[in-house]
Amino acid sequence: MPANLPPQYYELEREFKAERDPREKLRLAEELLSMMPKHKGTDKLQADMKAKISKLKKQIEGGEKSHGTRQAVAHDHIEKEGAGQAILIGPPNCGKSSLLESLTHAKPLVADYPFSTREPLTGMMTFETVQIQLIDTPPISPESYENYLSGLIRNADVVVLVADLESKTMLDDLKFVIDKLDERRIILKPQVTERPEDPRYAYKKAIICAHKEYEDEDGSKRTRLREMFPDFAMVATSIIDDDSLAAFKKTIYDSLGVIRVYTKPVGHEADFKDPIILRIGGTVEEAAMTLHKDFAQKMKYARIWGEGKFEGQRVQKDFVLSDGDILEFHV
Ligand SMILES: Nc1nc2c(ncn2[C@@H]2O[C@H](COP(=O)(O)OP(=O)(O)OP(=O)(O)O)[C@@H](O)[C@H]2O)c(=O)[nH]1
Ligand SMILES: [Mg+2]
Repeated sequence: MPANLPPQYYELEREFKAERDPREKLRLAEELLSMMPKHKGTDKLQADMKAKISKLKKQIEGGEKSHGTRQAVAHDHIEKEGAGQAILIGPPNCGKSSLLESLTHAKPLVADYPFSTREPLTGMMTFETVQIQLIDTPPISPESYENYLSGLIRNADVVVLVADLESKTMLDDLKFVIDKLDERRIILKPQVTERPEDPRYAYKKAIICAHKEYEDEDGSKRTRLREMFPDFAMVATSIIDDDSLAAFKKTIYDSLGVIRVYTKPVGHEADFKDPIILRIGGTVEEAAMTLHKDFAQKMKYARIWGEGKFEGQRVQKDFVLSDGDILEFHV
């Protein structure tokens, strides 16, 4: 039986063979597998690709453990923590490290000269009851682009493109960033509702941070920024304006496309400290699954408290949850 592979498959396969970076190679292998039509004619191909994927995973794991090869894969992957991972990117000196410093306990180098950040640095930011991971990165400019940034950006849940309202070259600098990412086959989007036709590309959800807001007294820079990014969520910030930082956190949380659900044991108060994080559209069963697979199976129904529900309304496993709902599981 012929495999009937689409022409793009062969293009991607060529790239896969030429790729040397194990993580990028793994990504391409997973892409190739997902492109294969699933029928008898591709059984062997599928098995081969799965074997390659497993070998690459082992190679990457081994690389992280053994000191000798660590350098080759350093920085290009940061383990996710919390409800989501947001990566701060932008031109030199736009204020990425200052944002990380203001919003987390991290202690990055903040400096009044460009190219001060040399390596990515993470911190956890608290938004109401959830923790969101922020990554500060070295700048993107004609003078420098760290290759590992592509991997970090592809892996993040949301990209925060930081614009420097103080800079005279703001728009050109941002255009450079966008073009550079395009060259690396990463396209920033206000919403990601579909996969790119060409599987070598990645669409990444992004928000725009109009930083150093007080340097834009007449608002003209923000107007131009809005014209450049008409459909993107945008938030104006300054490190000395707490309200703007609160709005920044909320914009990131909203962009993650997740909801918080709280649990309460029967006869007790709800635990508001440690919410279950689900994607928008998540169900009672998915909430139970995050606790334990067996628990989700054993569960008969749940009672729910939240907006638009009767107090303690009885709901079934397939009930779709909303942000802030409180659940009491019954087995
Ligand atoms: N006016 C004003 N200046 C700011 C603000 N945030 C940061 N800065 C200043 O901008 C400069 C650069 O800040 P950084 O946070 O180091 O910028 P960066 O984007 O991390 O710079 P690189 O790591 O070199 O790319 C410093 O002098 C900061 O004090 C702000 O909200 N308003
Ligand atoms: Mg910095």
